[in-house]
Amino acid sequence: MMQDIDQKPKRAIVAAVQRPSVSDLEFEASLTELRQLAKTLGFEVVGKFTQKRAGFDKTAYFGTGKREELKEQILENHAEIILIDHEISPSQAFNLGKEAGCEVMDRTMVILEIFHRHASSRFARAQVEIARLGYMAPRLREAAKEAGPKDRGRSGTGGRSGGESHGELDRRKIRDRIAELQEELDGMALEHKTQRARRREREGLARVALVGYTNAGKSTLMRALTGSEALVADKLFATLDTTVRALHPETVPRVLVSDTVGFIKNLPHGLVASFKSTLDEALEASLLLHVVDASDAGFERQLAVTEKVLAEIGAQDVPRLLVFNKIDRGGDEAALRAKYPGCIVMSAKREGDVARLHEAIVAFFQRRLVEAELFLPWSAQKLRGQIFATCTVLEERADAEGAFLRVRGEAEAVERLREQLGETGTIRARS
Ligand SMILES: Nc1nc2c(ncn2[C@@H]2O[C@H](COP(=O)(O)OP(=O)(O)O)[C@@H](O)[C@H]2O)c(=O)[nH]1
Ligand SMILES: [Mg+2]
Repeated sequence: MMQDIDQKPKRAIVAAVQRPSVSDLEFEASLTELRQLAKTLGFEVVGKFTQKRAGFDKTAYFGTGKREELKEQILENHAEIILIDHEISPSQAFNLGKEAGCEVMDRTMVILEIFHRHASSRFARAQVEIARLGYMAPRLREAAKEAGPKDRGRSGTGGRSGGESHGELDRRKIRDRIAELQEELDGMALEHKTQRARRREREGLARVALVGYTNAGKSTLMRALTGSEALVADKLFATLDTTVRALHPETVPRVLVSDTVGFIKNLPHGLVASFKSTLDEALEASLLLHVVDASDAGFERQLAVTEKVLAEIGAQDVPRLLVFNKIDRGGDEAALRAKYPGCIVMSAKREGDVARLHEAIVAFFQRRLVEAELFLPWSAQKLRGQIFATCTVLEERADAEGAFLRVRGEAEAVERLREQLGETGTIRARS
């Protein structure tokens, strides 16, 4: 299921049953979102398959005739996987996969896989694993049932005296593992905060995180703002996640931009906690770019939900820039400016607009800049690289004991340098 970068993208068909209670608009919006999620996983969506149906039966998601049609479409399109826009039951998934002769992933599984890839901290990984195990448990039960009547007979009865069935054993292992992870999580909650502070200190870099709904244009903006892939070769970035890149053209201090998973309109309830944990990046940022699709009719509600969740994860105090994107596709620019003072209205497709956003980000960090003079003794030269990475060096003089550097940098970065220089017993700084 995991995809290597140099592998051919897996060919996928998105498929769904439309029930009478679901409007065409809602149905299509959800499928579009699933396509987007599939792209995030590196799949190539080669087809769409839908059926209007009053309800599902317990073992079959599509009706009998429809399943034949689906099989044909899979063959025609050389599809390797079907993505179902619902959370389907274990037996529905199992039967569909067997009949269609290809892999089946439901919406929940797709989302879990994305979260899994984006979970960067230990905390986020544990959170996502709990959700994955919770999802797997009933599916293992199904697999055990399919394994044979012997196993089914045993797991069906209540009090067994002898050995447990495989399914039973696996389920118990899962329960134990979930409990263990939960304990870890509880222990981490506190540690989490200090870790974050430490990480920020270590990097000493200005960070921007992109947040907002899926399809708002976060990844497009990320690419536009950070420019060429060549930066990946840079040593510093080789150690960073693929979703973190430096602002390009480069700035001093270097500004790192990170992309987040993005909010999902139809987020299965069981995944809320793990979704929030993938927003960790947002908490580490000095600035949030809240990206909103201005051409989406439901943007106001999405904006409100994003703000609410950001507050829930403790990011309410992180400064933010509201970015209304896709204005080339629609939206009332004047009304947006009037209603959301200080917002940016733009299109990621226009170079000039991206340059303006770049400027706004740089301006944000420069507003917080201070000037200071640092004394760097010859014995502390290892800090030199850090000074040059986090500050602009305006002037440098040297004497027998070391170098005097007049620098301009973020107040926090300068303070940190001072503390580190202080540790070596030398400090002659003023702002
Ligand atoms: N017309 C238009 N399309 C855009 C704009 N920004 C992004 N898109 C498109 O919107 C889709 C979703 O963009 P993406 O960056 O993947 O969104 P994300 O889910 O927020 O990361 C892609 O097909 C983009 O090409 C924009 O400003 N105008
Ligand atoms: Mg994206």
